[in-house]
Amino acid sequence: MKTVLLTGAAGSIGSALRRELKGVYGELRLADIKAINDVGPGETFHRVDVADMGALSAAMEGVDGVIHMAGQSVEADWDTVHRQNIVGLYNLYEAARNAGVRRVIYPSSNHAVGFYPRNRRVGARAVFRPDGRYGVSKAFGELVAALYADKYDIGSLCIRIGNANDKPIDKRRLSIWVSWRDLAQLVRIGLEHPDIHFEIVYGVSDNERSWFDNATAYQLGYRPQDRAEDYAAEVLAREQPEDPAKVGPRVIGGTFADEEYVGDP
Ligand code: 15L
Repeated sequence: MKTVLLTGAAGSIGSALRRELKGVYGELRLADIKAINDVGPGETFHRVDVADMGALSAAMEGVDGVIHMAGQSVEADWDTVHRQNIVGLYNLYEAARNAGVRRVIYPSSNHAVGFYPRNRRVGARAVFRPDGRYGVSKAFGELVAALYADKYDIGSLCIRIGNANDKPIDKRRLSIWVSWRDLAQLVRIGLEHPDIHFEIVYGVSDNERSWFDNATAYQLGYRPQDRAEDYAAEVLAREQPEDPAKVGPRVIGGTFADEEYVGDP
């Protein structure tokens, strides 16, 4: 794979992937709505708003694979989610199809299945249980990825990312954390594995408290190097007691599920 487009390159995951993928591909083409002023060797920059099809199409020219990290990354009002993650996502796949791109890494989220209780392991084929508008948009993206694989032969790896960070920041994240290098490993599998058509994996490290069955990732060769449990003592020492009146502590999505929740009066 020679030329890889990274959308959302100025964001936290985008910036980490720039670092992790340095020198791996001939050209890492950075795209973001914000300017990037430290473009390094092997990188180029395109200013792109994913809702702007023209700019997206220009950035997509000559690209072999796309890592799509742009978009709304937390819960928001419908207009915002719609613009970024529905219109933007559709534009992304259309621009990829028009440009003859063969692979897309789609960053789905644990929030596509955020209303599953924590007392079971959720696999890649589980029916969606989104915990908000954002979660719905992430499920939509997976469906678009499936359509573009089956109809237009664009291979997609959908990574239901837990929480990508330097280390797990609270008890919930001990179950869903992914380190930067483990996430980069999944991204590379998605771009380079010969047999990706439409696959869903969980973007989590080797976490003892995981709520996910990540068998598909392991079958594709994923060997995570980091473990949330290594941070468990320090995380649990500062954890505040959970509020039993809230739904968040009982389901995967945590505070995302709590927002606007009207059950359990
Ligand atoms: C997500 O999908 C978000 O993009 C990220 O910001 C975190 O909030 C994460 O989920 C999480 O569930 O912790």
